[in-house]
Amino acid sequence: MSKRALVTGITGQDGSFLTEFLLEKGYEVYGIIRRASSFNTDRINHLYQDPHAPDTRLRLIYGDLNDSSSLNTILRNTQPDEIYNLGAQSHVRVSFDIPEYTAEVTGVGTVRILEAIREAGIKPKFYQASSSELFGKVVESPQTERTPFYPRSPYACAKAYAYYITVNYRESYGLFACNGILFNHESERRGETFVSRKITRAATRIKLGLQDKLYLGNLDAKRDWGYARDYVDAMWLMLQAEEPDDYVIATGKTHSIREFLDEAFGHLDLNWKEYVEIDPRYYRPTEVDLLLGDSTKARRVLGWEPKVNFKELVRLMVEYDLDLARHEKASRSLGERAISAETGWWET
Ligand code: NAP
Ligand code: G4F
Repeated sequence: MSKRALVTGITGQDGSFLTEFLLEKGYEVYGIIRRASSFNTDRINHLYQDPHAPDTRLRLIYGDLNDSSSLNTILRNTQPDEIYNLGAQSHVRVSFDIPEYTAEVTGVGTVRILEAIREAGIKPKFYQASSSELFGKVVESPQTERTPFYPRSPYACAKAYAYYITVNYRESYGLFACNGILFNHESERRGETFVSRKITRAATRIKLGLQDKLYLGNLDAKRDWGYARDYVDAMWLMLQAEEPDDYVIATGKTHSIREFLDEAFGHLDLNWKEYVEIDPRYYRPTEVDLLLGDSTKARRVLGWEPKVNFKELVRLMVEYDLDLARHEKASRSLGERAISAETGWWET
């Protein structure tokens, strides 16, 4: 019989890659989605062709990490073997604007799921999406599973609660619960307000004349950036290990925002200094200056390693966004031609 997984945050970057991965492994996947005023399932539509087909192995259920009763019902009804808790208000800058909401979803949401597990009387394996943001103002480099936390944002504080409550449920109730302390991971599906995708979207639109400027904040911060597809493998591997434990997942290389700009604009034969302007609105009240992870433990115990390096990551994002920009340009000029045709004026 196929295994059953429940994924929160299925509509996000990681949720979509993880779902692809699990379906390929033969899992039945249940995904929790939130009601929104417009559809937000773009990243998983290709996996969800016919929701009425009897053999469909992906099912979407309405629920919310802020709504215990929905979680209780979902867990009772789905009885999953594995739960991947990826749902979160995941934007660090935004967490300074909505700290209380972030604490509710990103922090307390985790204990709501853990309590729903107890309420349902089941013993699924549990994955918690912990973050390198926990290391914040880092006390040592590189950061390992033993590095003390120093959270620097409401988001990171909420993730700290989620981390410790996951450890606590493992120790108190013998739950197979793991924290994946994942460093930044990006992709062609990354949200467009995170710095990597903001840069690749803008650079490609600038290249095609669709945009003039790119406004950014702190260019000196350094991140250990990997490819999201590689990182979802690690989530699954953690739940297949003999013992539940916590793991750092990272590439072991760090790069500044400037280096990301060099690579992205350079790939398009552009000089970013001609287009980038600083907008202090994107500064954070407290910044995380440097992240650099040491994933020796994951390599040794799980056999995990990243496959895509920094250069390849930036290139694949730029190539994808260049295609998007070409489509945008083509549809704009089609639209312009249609308007011209209506008014009887045709410019070729
Ligand atoms: P993402 O693209 O922002 O996706 C977040 C997901 O959470 C979306 O599906 C979102 O649903 C869902 N969500 C938000 N509020 C919710 C709520 N109240 N109830 C249920 N679901 C809710 O994030 P990601 O990059 O895939 O990251 C996945 C997880 O890993 C997050 O927990 C993030 O904090 C953590 N993480 C990410 C990174 C990284 O570099 N990407 C690194 C470390 C940890 P909507 O589509 O409806 O908004
Ligand atoms: O791309 P970012 O917004 O990612 P950040 O803050 O590192 O958080 C991401 O990674 C975490 C893992 O460490 C996750 F837990 C979290 O959910 C999220 O996925 O910002 C990266 C850096 C920051 O130092 C920021 O100040 O880029 C700097 N930056 C400079 N200009 C900017 C901008 N960030 C954004 N989002 N937008 C800017 O215009």
